[in-house]
Amino acid sequence: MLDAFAKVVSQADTRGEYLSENQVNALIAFVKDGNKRVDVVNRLSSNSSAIVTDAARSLFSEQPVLVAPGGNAYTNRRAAACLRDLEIILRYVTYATFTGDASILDDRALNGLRETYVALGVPGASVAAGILKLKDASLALAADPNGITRGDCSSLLAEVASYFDRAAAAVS
Ligand code: PEB
Repeated sequence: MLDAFAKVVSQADTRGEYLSENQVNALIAFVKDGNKRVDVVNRLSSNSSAIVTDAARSLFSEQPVLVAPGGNAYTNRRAAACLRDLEIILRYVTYATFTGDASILDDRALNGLRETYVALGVPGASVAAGILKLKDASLALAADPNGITRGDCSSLLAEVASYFDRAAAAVS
């Protein structure tokens, strides 16, 4: 598992080079924007159950076969597993956002996930659709200007979006 700093150091070391000015400047920007990053992580973490249940509800209403008899989220046990899976993805996205690096998401959640779903017979495309719903809800919440100092969060939000996209791509 890496973070934004460890990643740059590890890449420089692989090349046997000192840190470049560009790399250092990017990390200075990372630190300067740290409060925004932590605010986003806090918002997503403290609203996680609403984000997850809304995403699942919306997925099931768009794909009712999932919750119909024979569907992959039919029976409370499977529906609960589905909610839990979305919760896990959201949690790892908050970790990636906090550390500014996708490796924890890749290593601990996405690695082998597609194969797991294939083996279980869980439709990966539907999981991906659920993850994109998590993404929409999370970005709307993260960008909500109420109660925060206004500023430019575009690159941070694009980064958060990229973690959800990465998770969706990994399972579809
Ligand atoms: C991944 N999901 C399931 C299982 C595992 C995961 C390992 C099998 C074991 C179990 O049931 O608990 N676990 C999960 C994950 C990590 C992990 C992401 C990362 C660290 O350790 N069903 C649907 C939807 C979708 C869904 C499309 C969006 O119809 C999910 C939610 N996952 C789903 C379901 C099961 C499951 C298991 C229904 C149960 C499948 C079954 O037992 O038939």
